[in-house]
Amino acid sequence: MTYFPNVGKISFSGNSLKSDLSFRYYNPDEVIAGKTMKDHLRFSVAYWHTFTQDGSDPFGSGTMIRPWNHLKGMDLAKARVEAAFEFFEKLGNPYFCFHDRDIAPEGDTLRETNKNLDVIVSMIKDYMKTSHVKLLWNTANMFTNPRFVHGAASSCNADVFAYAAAQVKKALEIAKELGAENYVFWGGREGYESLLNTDMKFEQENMARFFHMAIDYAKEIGFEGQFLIEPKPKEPTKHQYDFDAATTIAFLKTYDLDKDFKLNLEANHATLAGHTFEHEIRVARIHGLLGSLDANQGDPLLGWDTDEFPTDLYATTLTMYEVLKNGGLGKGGLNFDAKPRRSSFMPDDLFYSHIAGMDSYALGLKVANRLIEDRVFDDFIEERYSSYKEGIGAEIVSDRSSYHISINRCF
Ligand code: XUL
Ligand code: CO
Repeated sequence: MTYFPNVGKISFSGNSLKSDLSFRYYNPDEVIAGKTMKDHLRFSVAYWHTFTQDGSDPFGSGTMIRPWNHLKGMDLAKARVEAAFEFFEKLGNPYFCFHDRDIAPEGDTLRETNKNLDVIVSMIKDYMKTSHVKLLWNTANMFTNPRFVHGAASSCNADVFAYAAAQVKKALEIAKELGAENYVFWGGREGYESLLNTDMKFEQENMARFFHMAIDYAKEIGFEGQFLIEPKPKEPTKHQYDFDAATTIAFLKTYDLDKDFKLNLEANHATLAGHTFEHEIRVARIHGLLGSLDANQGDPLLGWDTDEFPTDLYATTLTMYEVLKNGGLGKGGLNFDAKPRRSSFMPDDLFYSHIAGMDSYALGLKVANRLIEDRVFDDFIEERYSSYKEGIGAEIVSDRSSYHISINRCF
């Protein structure tokens, strides 16, 4: 059975562009600044957008034509795994990511849900043995089920906190089982609708307790992946506690979590927070907390998370500039948290859109590397602050002992 019969292995054809289904810029083996493009970019396919979403929006039902649409329950979940690994083999992405609820349906009880997960996880594990694809990260969906109406770790209901903890416990076991390089928390409903009914401090303390429990459990089972928090300012909550990089870093430092967590930053979340993607990455980078990236883009004219494939070359260039300045993403990668538009409903559109995103980032990497090699920004930034290299400037930035001298000379 093949799910994508019209598509063969996608390869690099450069400017000769033999077919639309090939890469113009992404050449996985090409070496840039001492590393292959594949290792710089560490592309990942998001299971939820690629194999699970149906194209529905708040005003209309699903549009996506998929070869697995006629299936239900566990049969559907199994078909999606088969399709996913065919897709990965053809696209050549080195990583993928998923939420627990993307890969297997919920049962009537947590035990049944976990049994469903076990079946699919062992199927994924088998596929991974013969595939080049690795798990960049997994996460627990603690926002879809109605039980999370008031949040998960920040819920006003202790039973919900406990349920969410059980869900993360299982998700960490899956991360360990599949060798995930990271584990992500995105707190879509960890926020508030009204301050008038909310104990903000208590809710944030509970989130911190929850994260510490996860760290302890990871140690107990020997999971060594990097923990990541993914900031987003709003949607679905009107205010999400992990608003942006700076807010999340303050939270991590306040609750003694900054040694165990880094940030997974998403372009469309940055713009929703009123920042550029490169701003968010810079903030994380200067704090040594840049973990991974959800590579997508928003629509500047819309106020919600459209999760488009990244095609803005200025943005991909400045993103890769920050990544190169960071010395790479470590265990992180570039995960396409992005979906084809509702009107691009054919299965092959999944390939076209990933190719567009991969090529945009490959070109961004090349241009960013040139900007660094040619010291386009470095030289003038150095020049701009040169008054701190000598005289009063050098005294101001030197150690505390000369601080008083400087103060006296300033005033
Ligand atoms: C939602 C979002 C999530 C996270 C994982 O806006 O970005 O898909 O990436 O839960
Ligand atoms: Co995301």
